[in-house]
Amino acid sequence: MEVSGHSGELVIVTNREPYNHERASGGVVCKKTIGGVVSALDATMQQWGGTWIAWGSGRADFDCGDVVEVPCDSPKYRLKRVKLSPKDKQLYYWGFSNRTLWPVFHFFTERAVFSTMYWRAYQRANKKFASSVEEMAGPDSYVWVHDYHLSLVPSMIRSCVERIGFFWHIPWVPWGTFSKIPWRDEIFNGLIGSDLIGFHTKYHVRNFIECAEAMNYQVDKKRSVIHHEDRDVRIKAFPVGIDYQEFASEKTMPSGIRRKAAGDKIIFGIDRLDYTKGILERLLAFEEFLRENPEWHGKVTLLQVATPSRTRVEEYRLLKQEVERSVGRINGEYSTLNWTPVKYFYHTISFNQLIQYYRAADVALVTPIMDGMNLVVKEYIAAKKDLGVVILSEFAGAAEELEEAIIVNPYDIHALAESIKKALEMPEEEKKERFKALKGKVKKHDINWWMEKFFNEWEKIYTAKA
Ligand code: GDG
Repeated sequence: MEVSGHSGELVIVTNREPYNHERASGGVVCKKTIGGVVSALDATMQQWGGTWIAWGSGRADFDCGDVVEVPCDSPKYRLKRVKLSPKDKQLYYWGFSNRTLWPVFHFFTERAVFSTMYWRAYQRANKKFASSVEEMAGPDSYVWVHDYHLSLVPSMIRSCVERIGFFWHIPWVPWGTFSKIPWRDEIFNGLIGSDLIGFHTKYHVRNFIECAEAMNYQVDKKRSVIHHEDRDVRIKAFPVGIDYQEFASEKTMPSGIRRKAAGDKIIFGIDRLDYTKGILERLLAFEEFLRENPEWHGKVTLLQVATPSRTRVEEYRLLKQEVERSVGRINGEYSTLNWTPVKYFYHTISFNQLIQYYRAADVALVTPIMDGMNLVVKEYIAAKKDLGVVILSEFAGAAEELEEAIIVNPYDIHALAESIKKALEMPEEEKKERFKALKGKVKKHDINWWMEKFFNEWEKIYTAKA
């Protein structure tokens, strides 16, 4: 097996599996799962092959053993599933990952739950992933561990694997926030078992280095290296891209969306229903925009898809209620017989539908309160055939690259409302200029560019040692 011209099999380790098996009335069905990390990595694995290790979360996942070939209809790589007990699932996944690490690393520390029970389950689960790596990886393997669910794995596998890379998909916070985690030493020590740690932005890299200094690690800031146990751990920003061709390709069916939406203009948002994604702020801004701009009544529709996510966590259930209340309030206030200002869907949509929505949308409204990168904004830019306008939160990692978007502070509802007006009324020439620049960037810095960049940096470490 060759990884982008390098010898050695690629072993990817993530919490979420790219495909799961579920029981349906006609038997077992194999489905692709939804999520940013999966979207990014599946394309690469299909191209390069190798092994993907992940939690087997589907009900029928273990019906045919713990190793399967995927994608199920045209296999390209192996998927090794890790079995977690219901208790581990509850405490490691719903607990420590989603109720401790996720809020802290998105600056929502007041929502974080610090529980020793969660922490112990997190350690146990990380150990299980580490054991699967030991079972599946060979001496030449490149083991690439992903995201906040698995921060302890690199140090756990260090004694049996030589090449370890890590990519952290969510923001990394400054020391003042990170230091609140009671198990910060163990988490940091787990991560620096890697040879290379990647983040989406330079800001996240700076924060990580700041934490290393605060924890008295030996740091070479110039080289962006942390020296640990006779090894150098390189820290670098690799802004993730998307599979541009997949989104830009012509193969999706044309839609009747333009006719279906009563408004002349469509503003589009799609996110997991998560408090970090700024869905509520977006609705409030749209409400203010309608209040301030009656001339737009009947002519603009906000199409918001909220994909169900982490439905067992209390905060997510409350958010769902709040979002639904806001949608109801806006539609109650402004709807007419022929116009519903907010079209809100609380379910997942197919890839084909997603592309159709992207293409139909005149404006993409992407307003996370905090986001590692945000793939939606890049997908919109790639999929849109004619000119589009992008409103983007300054707190999405993507804002570091996509400066030609209308950059907004999502906490500033008034500014957000004004940016909606600006987007809808933008002169064609300005639209063209901005969108051309955005498209160029998303096309150039796609998923293949990202992988190459990460792998070249990773490989350099071993070439320098040889
Ligand atoms: C994490 C970080 C970082 C969503 N609903 C549907 C659907 N999606 C797809 C989107 C996109 C993906 O899910 C969401 O990606 P994001 O980047 O917005 O967000 P997270 O899931 O939070 O991902 C994030 C990412 O990792 C990668 O590093 O960018 O910052 O939080 O691809 O299109 N796809 C379909 N139907 C849906 O209903 N087909």
